Formats: sequence, C-alpha cells, structure tokens
Amino acid sequence: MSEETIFDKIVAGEIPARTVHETDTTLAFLDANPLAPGHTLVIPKEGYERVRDLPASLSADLFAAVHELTPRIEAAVDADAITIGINDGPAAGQEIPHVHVHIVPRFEGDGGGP
Ligand code: DGP
Repeated sequence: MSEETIFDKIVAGEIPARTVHETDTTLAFLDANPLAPGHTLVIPKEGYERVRDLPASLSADLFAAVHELTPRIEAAVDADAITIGINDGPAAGQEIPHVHVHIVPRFEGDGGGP
C-alpha cells in the first residue's frame, strides 16, 4: 500500500469525481485534466503505487474493468480508437502514486495521446 493520495479521497467520497464505472475493487472516473473528451482513469480502490505491487487478482480486476469500459467510452464520444496507458513510476510521468490506467479516446488526425 502507498501513502494516501487524492485518488484514495475520491474512493472514500471525500472529494468529488465523475464516476463512470464501479466494482467491488475498482473505480473509473473522468480525468480532471482530459487529453480528449471521455478521458477516463481506472484505478484499484486499494492504493498500490506501482503495477508490480498489485496482487494478481486485483490486476485482473483492473484489466477487466478496462476491457468492459473501453468500447463503451469509444461509442459514447464517437471516437475512432482508444489509447490505453499507464505511467508506471515518476520517470514515466506518474504524478499520482496510486496505480491508474488512462483510457484516452482518439480521433483520426488528433496527433495526441498520453
Ligand atoms: P499521471 O500523470 O499518469 O499520474 O496522471 C494523473 C492524472 O490524474 C492526470 O491526467 C490528471 C488526473 N487527476 C489529478 N488529480 C485529479 C483529481 O483530483 N480528479 C480527477 N478526476 N483527476 C485528477
């Protein structure tokens, strides 16, 4: 487990987020600084810092949530594709030390992404 982060506060309902999906072990909500409409973060409710720290069952739960959400998000914003990304460690750009998967809708010619 890592230090308490802003994502723990979102899980606890202490700060608001636009939740799009929830299971017993995962939560998905819209990114506050979106790279594209529909940019969503999927997190384990428990605050593990790095992907390597996740118990296998939780990593399976996390990817199951990503798997379920991706086509729904793509359809909701009429995207052409999706980038799925994890910044795993500060040197990779991880700002919040609580594992999170970016689901970023992509559009032909957008030239963007995480
Ligand atoms: P990363 O750089 O991979 O650690 O991504 C962190 C993301 O978290 C970044 O895209 C912005 C988002 N974020 C930071 N604080 C908040 C918050 O309080 N609420 C929400 N919904 N997203 C946040």
